Amino acid sequence: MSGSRRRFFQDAAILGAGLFGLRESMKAEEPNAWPASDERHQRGATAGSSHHAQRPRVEASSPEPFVPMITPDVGDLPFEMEADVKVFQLVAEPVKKKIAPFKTIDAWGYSGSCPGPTIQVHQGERVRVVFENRLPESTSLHWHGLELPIEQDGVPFISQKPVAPGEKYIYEFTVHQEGTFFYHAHSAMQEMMGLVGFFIAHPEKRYKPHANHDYGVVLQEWAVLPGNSVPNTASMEFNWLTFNGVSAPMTTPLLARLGSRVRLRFLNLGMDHHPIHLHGNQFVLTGTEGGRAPESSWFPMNTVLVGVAQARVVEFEAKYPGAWMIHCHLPHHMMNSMMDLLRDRQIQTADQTEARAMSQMQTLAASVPFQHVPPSPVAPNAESVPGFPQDAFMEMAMDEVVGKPETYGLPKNWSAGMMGMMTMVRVLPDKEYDAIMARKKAVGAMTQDEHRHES
Ligand SMILES: [Cu+2]
Repeated sequence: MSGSRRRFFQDAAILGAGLFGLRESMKAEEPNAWPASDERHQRGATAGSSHHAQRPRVEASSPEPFVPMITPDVGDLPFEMEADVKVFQLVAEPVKKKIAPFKTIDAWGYSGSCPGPTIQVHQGERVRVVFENRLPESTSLHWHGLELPIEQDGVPFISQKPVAPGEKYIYEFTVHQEGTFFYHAHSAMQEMMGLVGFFIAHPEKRYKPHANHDYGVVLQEWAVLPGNSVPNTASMEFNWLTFNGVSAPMTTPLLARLGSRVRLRFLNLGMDHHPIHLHGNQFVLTGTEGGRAPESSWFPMNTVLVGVAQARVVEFEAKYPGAWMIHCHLPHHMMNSMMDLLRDRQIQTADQTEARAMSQMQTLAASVPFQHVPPSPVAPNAESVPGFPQDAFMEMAMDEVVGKPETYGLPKNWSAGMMGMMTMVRVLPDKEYDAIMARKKAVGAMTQDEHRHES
């Protein structure tokens, strides 16, 4: 794959900015991309979650024992209280998932989302999940890390009968733990289709020190061959790497107010382990999929290995203003496959003057839904240097296409530096933080207005 990808970029070298143009039709389509996820945040907020976390100062003075976790690009599963029981409705179903502006895959997910929406509860709460299977095959729900009666464990044939297509199944249990857990199908190939989501149990007594921001990130990988939309779950080689179901630069930056304490929770349910690195700051590992770790065990680090089936929780003081990258450090996880731009074709020639290559590249230029940025400069003798090109020509900025309030104020062409499993923490002074929050609010109001017009 990397060979053909390299050839692709070699060929891309011959293309100037003129060949790549932002297609108006795509431009018109794009605004739907982020209001949809923002709307899910709104619903989460209705369910008593994300609102407070966006205003840490207000939250800090409130008696609430926890800051709700925000799962950017995913959102929360709403709930209703029935007496003392927190009741969730969760549906397993096929989901069309846009993982990049030009790439939509046929994943499986929960309640219209892949990864599934985050479930947030409090330690000690009674939880009921009314689960419905709208998949074409049987499934079940496993509660990863939770200590539950065996009949709630969600393993087909062992602790329950598989939930058949069209059937409902009710899980009900009391959560006596606190920490970062998850739910997933207990069938390996189904997991690889995207059937996973966060299950957060907030502590009865707030953690010390108290975090002002709390963000969750689900790490996933996909093998989607050119011209295909269905992930190949039998593959061991992955060409699409996502945070919360999207590849950078489509990932929504995490916002933090300068001087606040930030908690980041990572969950991995793929085939690879991911070393997640944060730039410019040191963090401490404060918890795993087993719950909170004692403070005496914390030590400074800036890269945390998130193994398969693990959760890792880190915290840091946001002391330094800036857009600080967070990314998997495996080199091939810092890329997106570009083959799909060619649909079922891969450019196989490295000859930059060959007529067939030229025509393929022109087809590509006409089909890409983003503005291509002229490659950064290369040396005049580049062609004579063995190994060239490596990263030259890989920059493909699409600032406009992936723009949203959280990206406001980033330097021009910022998106050219982001690919694969990558996002950023934007540590912002009060004025800038509040300005982006105001934009988020305006967009939320706009989205609601659009929905009113539609209905
Ligand atoms: Cu990785």
